Amino acid sequence: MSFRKDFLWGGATAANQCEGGYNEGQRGLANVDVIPTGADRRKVITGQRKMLDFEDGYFYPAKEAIDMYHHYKEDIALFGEMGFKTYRLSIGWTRIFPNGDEEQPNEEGLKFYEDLFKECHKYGIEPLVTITHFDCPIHLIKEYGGWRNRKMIDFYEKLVRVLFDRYKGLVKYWLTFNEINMILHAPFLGAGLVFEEGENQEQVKYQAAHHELVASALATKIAHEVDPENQVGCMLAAGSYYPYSCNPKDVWESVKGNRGNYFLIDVQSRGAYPPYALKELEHKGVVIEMEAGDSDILKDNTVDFISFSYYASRVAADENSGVEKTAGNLFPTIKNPYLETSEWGWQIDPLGLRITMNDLFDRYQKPLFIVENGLGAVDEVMDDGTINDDYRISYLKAHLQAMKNAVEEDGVDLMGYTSWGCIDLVSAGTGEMKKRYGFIYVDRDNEGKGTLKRSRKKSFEWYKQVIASNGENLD
Ligand code: P53
Repeated sequence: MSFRKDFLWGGATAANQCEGGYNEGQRGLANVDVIPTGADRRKVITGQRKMLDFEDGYFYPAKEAIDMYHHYKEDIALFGEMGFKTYRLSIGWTRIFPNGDEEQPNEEGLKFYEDLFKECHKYGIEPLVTITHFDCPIHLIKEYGGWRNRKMIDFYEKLVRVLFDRYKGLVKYWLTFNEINMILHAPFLGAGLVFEEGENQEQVKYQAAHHELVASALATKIAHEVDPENQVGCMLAAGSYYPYSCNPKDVWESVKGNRGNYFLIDVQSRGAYPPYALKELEHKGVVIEMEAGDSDILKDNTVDFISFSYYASRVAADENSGVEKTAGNLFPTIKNPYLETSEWGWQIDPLGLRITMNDLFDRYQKPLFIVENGLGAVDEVMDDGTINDDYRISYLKAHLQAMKNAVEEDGVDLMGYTSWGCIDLVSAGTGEMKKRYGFIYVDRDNEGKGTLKRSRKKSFEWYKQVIASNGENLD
């Protein structure tokens, strides 16, 4: 058993990290626009520092990003040259509804994505569309408090109806919310949550998450009604937790760590809050307000497939074990002594991808889709213009081998693989440009300087061969 004949090879991006053109085409302002680089970034992302507009003295990398808004034809041609079967991108909500609560959508925004999807199809590339990748209109945050407000379900429903109607026949693969579990770690991203002094933040986060879950189920329902061809996936920031040791206390922590991650996609995939989650909420003293009908909506509209990002596995230990924490990303984790780390301290664990795939497939028995994976690294442009990113090739090769083993040896059903940041883009975690993931280099630096010229890295040719052989040849 090898990869499906129609395996969807490709790459992934998100509107706020590549489009730029933040004030073009009648676009409205979004949370993602006003997240600066530097020390305050983390505070803004986690909702501890309110920043709902541009402020003096800060650099906002999403404003221009890599200007894909004007370069998309050139970029998609390069994806086509690599042989992409799919391209994962996200819709900028405020291009379609600049404020989020208008009656009518913005035609210029709709036309932009229509042209972009048509451009993809010219090269036989099937778009894979994330409806929201961390973005939320600023107006909806100011007026309604973002996803803490139940009204958000209506605004989201309106958005998806417009998208499914307009792009029928052009798009059939949809993801409702990027990394839905990130709401618990980075609540300003996506959910647009900013906290008031002294309020119960857990209560707000879980209530907002409930609204997203209902919105996601409604979107799934509407997608299927509008076009039975539509397939909708949930999207998890994945990476299984390992116990630090075989001490049962560490093992128990890893069970809890995994459940903390699965919690929301358990609802999206199985149609109900799992018993452990209800107990956990009770334990935390969180009471989620639900409306009559919510549980039916969740039950009747589960997702068609499970998509996820994978960068690293995680480690859990008993709180009294005194083990070292690692820098890592926004997820708190413990250093795994068996693993090396990237330049940004992310632990590198290809076998962990196989483990994560097996965990997810055992749990849900639905097709999986790896929609993010890759290495953020500093690239050097040589005098002759070449970029020899052998480190990226070896990272990806090891992960693709592990993915292949999961499919061929373990029988996991996998729809496709889109590597993260197939073209260099702005980092979500840090706002940097120099943390590069791409097969395509973009001449732009952390301060926003550069020509924006695109060039092929060594990994470009490598990935092209991988795709041409449907993953048979990884060398
Ligand atoms: P960067 C961490 C922090 C923020 C977003 O991350 C994250 C993660 C990893 O779990 O999730 C995804 O750019 C996200 C992308 C993001 C990518 O990880 O901090 O969906 O938007 O760019 C990589 O290196």
